[in-house]
Amino acid sequence: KQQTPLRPHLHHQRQPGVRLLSTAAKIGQKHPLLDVSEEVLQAQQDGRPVVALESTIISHGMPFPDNVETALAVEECVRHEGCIPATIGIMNGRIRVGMNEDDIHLLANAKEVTKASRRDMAYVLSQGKLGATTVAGTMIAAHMARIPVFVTGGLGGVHRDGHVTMDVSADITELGRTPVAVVCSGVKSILDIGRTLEALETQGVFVATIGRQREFPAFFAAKSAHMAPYSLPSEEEAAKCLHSHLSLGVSSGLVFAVPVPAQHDLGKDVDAAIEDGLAAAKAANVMGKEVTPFLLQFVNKATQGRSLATNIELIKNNARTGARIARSHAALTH
Ligand code: PSU
Ligand code: MN
Repeated sequence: KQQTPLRPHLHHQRQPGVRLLSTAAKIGQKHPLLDVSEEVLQAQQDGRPVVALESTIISHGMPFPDNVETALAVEECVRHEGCIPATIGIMNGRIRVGMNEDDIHLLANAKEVTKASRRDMAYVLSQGKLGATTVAGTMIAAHMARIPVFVTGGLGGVHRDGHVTMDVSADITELGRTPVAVVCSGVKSILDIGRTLEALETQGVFVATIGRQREFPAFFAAKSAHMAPYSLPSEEEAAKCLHSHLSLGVSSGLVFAVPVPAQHDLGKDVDAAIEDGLAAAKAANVMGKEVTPFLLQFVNKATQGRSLATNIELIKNNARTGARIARSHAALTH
């Protein structure tokens, strides 16, 4: 006698491939809070690779006009590698995936832009405010829009003394629950890099450097004295790993760490500025979501723009690497 499953929808969900498809159909471009650009939709329909980009870096990570110029230059790097960029932010009550040049200018210049991480998104959306998504916020949006590769400069992490203050970026827990690959230059030494790697391990996040070096990068510096658990020799290998990870169906994300190119490596030159910045933040009683933007601004000023120049170069380099990963990944899945 033929057996009919009692709850056919649940039965369905047990097959990972089917679940991925039906989830995508439900929450993809048709989600009422998602506003995906025509160009991104078209690329996805054609099976061409898309790369997600964050916007907190534009509103809170860099001064004007470097922020606009960098955001546009990074998009250009992605295009140059044959991918479509999707810069993500929140405006008019919806998450925009694939912001245009006007949107980017708006976010870069507006007086009031909310730094939007997981906990902030519903508020920004319901209030119709302008929001710049952090790594965590951008991961959520990228996942909703079915974009598996996301490029940024640096990840948030465990702040120094974070084991006491409990200031641990929501980026870390997001990486534990959202299956998106984040291509970045590790975390800045404004953070506790060792504890950040421990926290990522606890969250079940796959972490690997791309290239010959296994030492985890420290954003402005190529080296941090902390080892990444893995290193992958090429973008192709990273794409294969991403493909296996997504096929597994686990909820956690991945970090692909790309050291800053040697000619822009600041080594220990920023360490003093960071120490001063941490002391200044403490003295000014800076707390919560203000800490990271405060430190970034302080270090930029204290190094007379040297750190900013390096910041810009490393993001462009990450964009090229991330786009090559996205391209290889698309070739594996289409
Ligand atoms: N690291 C950088 N530049 C940045 C950020 C991090 O080198 O602009 C931004 C990212 O958007 C990241 C956020 O997600 O800061 C982390 O903030 P917090 O530490 O408050 O979670
Ligand atoms: Mn924090």
